[in-house]
Amino acid sequence: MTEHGARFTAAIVRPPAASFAEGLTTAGLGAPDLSLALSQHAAYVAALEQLGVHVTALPPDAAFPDSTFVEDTAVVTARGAIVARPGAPSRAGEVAAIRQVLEARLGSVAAITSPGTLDGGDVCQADGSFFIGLSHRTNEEGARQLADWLASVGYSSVVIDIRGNGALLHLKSGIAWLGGKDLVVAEGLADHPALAGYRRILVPPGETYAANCVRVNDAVLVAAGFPAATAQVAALGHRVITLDMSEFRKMDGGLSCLSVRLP
Ligand code: CIR
Repeated sequence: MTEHGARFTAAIVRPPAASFAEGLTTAGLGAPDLSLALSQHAAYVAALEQLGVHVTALPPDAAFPDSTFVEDTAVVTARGAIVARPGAPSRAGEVAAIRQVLEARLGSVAAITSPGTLDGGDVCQADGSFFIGLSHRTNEEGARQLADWLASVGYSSVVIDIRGNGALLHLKSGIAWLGGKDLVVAEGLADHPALAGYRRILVPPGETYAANCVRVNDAVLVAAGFPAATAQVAALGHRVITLDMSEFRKMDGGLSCLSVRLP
């Protein structure tokens, strides 16, 4: 496969810290169980490793309850990386540790700067082009800075405004690229003109959470407990690995946000 955005050799993760339950959430699903979250996280790491991905785990950091959601801190491509600038003030300090790891590996990395804000969860790569979500975390300036940086390394991008969609924290809460022209989408995004050239696999309304799935090498990781979405992805010929995400969902976290994946 020559596509960009679905083949990964490495990933950065960060297990949830003791303060995990103090993170931001709107889910209303109750407090997460830390030991269950840790075992779900370990299963996530094992799935990545099984798919040939070398996983670097940063130590948990209780100063940042949401720091297990590492995806929001950076955008990594085959042509370089850019450190994000999370829109939630409590998460701003999370980027430093990720930046260090990325710089050690890639040399230099770009960065979103003030007044721009950008969460990596708002960025969806589909081969050589990117969808950038304008959300309550990613502002217009952050989206513009990312688009400019992507253009400077030869990628195209299009902005999708999800600020009116109360069901989606981030763009990738409602969209995932599976390779080729296949996108898994949640209701409310399926008819967006930016997606017109794609085959859109619409998850049923009760299964929106599963739209945040991740193609990793020769498999697709899907949250456990969403039979229709799982069947839809499998019907496309993908090997599906289901992962229990219940404790991360309680903190508004999706499957993709537990890792920064590197080509
Ligand atoms: C937050 O509100 O920032 C975290 N509790 C959840 C972040 C989830 N990130 C993601 O889906 N990319």
